Amino acid sequence: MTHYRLIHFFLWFTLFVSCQQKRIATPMDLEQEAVIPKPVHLEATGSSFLLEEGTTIFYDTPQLEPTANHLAKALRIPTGFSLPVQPTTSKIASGNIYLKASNKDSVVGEEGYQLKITEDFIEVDANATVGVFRAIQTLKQLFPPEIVSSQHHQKQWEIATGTITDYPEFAYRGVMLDVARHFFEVEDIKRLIDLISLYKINMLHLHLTDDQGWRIAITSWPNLTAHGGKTEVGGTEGGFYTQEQYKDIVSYAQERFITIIPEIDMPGHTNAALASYAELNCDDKAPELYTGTKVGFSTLCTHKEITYTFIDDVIRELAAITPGPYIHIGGDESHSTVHKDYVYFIDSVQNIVNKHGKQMIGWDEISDVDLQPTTITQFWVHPQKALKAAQQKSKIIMSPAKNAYLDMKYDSITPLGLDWAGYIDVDTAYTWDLSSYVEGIGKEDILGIEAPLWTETVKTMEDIEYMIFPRLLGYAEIGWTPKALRNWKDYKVRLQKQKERLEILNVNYYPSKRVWD
Ligand code: TNX
Repeated sequence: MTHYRLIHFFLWFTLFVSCQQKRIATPMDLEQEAVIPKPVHLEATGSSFLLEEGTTIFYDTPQLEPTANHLAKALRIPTGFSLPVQPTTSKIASGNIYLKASNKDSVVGEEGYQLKITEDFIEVDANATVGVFRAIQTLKQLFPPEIVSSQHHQKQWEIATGTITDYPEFAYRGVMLDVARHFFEVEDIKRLIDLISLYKINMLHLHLTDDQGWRIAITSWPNLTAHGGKTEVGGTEGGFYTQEQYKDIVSYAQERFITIIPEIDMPGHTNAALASYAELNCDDKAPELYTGTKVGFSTLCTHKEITYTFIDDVIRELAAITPGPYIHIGGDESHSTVHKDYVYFIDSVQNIVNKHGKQMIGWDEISDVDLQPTTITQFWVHPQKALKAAQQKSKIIMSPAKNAYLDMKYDSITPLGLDWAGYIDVDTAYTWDLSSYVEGIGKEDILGIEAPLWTETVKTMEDIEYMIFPRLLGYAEIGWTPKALRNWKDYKVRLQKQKERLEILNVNYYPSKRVWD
């Protein structure tokens, strides 16, 4: 063989070997994947990408590093791959994941993203880190269900190729947990944060105080938790979060791009505070702690100066440990407060919240007050009051009890929950729309959706999960996906396929017959 022929042979031989190594991609259809919330635009290209040992996760700006690590950590457990994380180098090599927050795309906005999957690479492109984080949730839903497992699985980790351009319809997509009627430990809150973040929920409202308990330590008023945090509904032991624990929850949520919204409910729903400090009562007598479930019997004394000193201290301390823009002040069901006192009170509290640099949120009853344009109103049961708020240019969070209350029973035999607003099975939770719910309140008035879980009957994390799942997935989609792309039949099929993931995650969901028949 001549020298020339030898080289020739060698070249052909290497090409032959490398072709042998290149895998034949499995045909897969991105259109068939059951993503919730449904993405806005999706185009399938019919092939697949294979995640392997050797896949590297690259990121293009330093602020993406924690999110890149978050993804790597999540994928390493089930796949067993090492998945190193590195800043992007100029050379693009096959088989990798590229995260970019350098997109300047006006369509996808702050939270949106583009996801491009080819046989050779996965590329996430967003304007901000939050968009990359939301994209990762979509990406996880495209992999086999075991991708959410906390154990190693031997699998072909393939995903369908194509492109997704996705962004939310509404900026506010929230869940509320009442930790006052029953107290829940930090670990439970963290699990809840993990679970809701999978569906692109971005707000967690914590109902921190009520008649039955005060759950956040306030240094200047220590008896609020020392006494007022002792019990809960039914008389069992209560509990509270220290400010350190609260900060831990806040930063855990921040890492998952979820804003914590603390609520101090007032002037009603305040028995725990009134029981802890006699001077907050008009008659200077502290009532007993309350462990029942009635509402509307307590009120702060709206005429006393000490009341506003108290509120100023509470809001100041809370604002200092709350990086998010909002503080919720309740304002609901103040049946024991004279109406004109209620108006004076809410108006004063609105000033206090603003003074501490936060935007006030209140339940829909607050619209009897002159609302500042930054104040947000949460519609729950009074359409006329919500309308009155919108007419004052207050933005509205939609939480209609009949469709969005997570504490309503699914049907007559649901062992937990209440039924005053009706039964809410999974279809009832899904088949409604934010912008046409209250006449006169249109899309431009609405900040978004929130599904509240009140916990008079909910005592454990298993109970929380049973009431929240799977209804929450529907609320997440109502908030994210435009109305024109949503319909129950299509959603039901996608929800059916989520079952396996919920089971791998050990979520105690309600197996509704309307979905899994
Ligand atoms: C009404 S919703 C309440 C809560 C109860 C809930 C039970 C709202 C603003 N107030 O105090 O826990 O009903 O469904």
